[in-house]
Amino acid sequence: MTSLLILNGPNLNLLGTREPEIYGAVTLEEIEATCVAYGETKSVSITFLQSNHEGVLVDNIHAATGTHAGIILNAGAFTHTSIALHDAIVGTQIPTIELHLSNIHKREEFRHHSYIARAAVGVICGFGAAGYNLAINAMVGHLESNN
Ligand code: CA2
Repeated sequence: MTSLLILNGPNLNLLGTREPEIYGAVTLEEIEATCVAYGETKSVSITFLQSNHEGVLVDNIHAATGTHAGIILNAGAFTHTSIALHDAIVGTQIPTIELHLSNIHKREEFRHHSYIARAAVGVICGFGAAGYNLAINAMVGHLESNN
């Protein structure tokens, strides 16, 4: 069965506790359950992880080689700072979709630039928690059209 890694970066463990006007009221655990259930309908298995540490995210991208066919990455604030995450995606060559809950282009200037986008197959942002299922669907379509 095709396996996808959904990787979440810093502070996303706080979802559902604060700033619901930006990020929604759903918790990361609820998003994970929705992704796993949606993955079943698409015959893909989902591994869902969150870390507040850049190096742990890099390690998980490396470890995905040979295990996961695609990565969906909400790198949180590291999106706007991390050349290391860019290099990990390029280095492993695993198709990666950049994902954000909020529309980063509608927000502060410092969120408009992404180091991830250059290395990504595509970017989904602004659809809240629904973006996770959109990204799963997009990745399944991408992998099918490239196999
Ligand atoms: O919109 C997204 O998904 C972001 O990746 C979320 C990051 C932000 O730095 C990016 O620019 C866009 C921040 C996640 C913080 O999540 C919180 C959730 C609840 C309370 C506080 C923070």
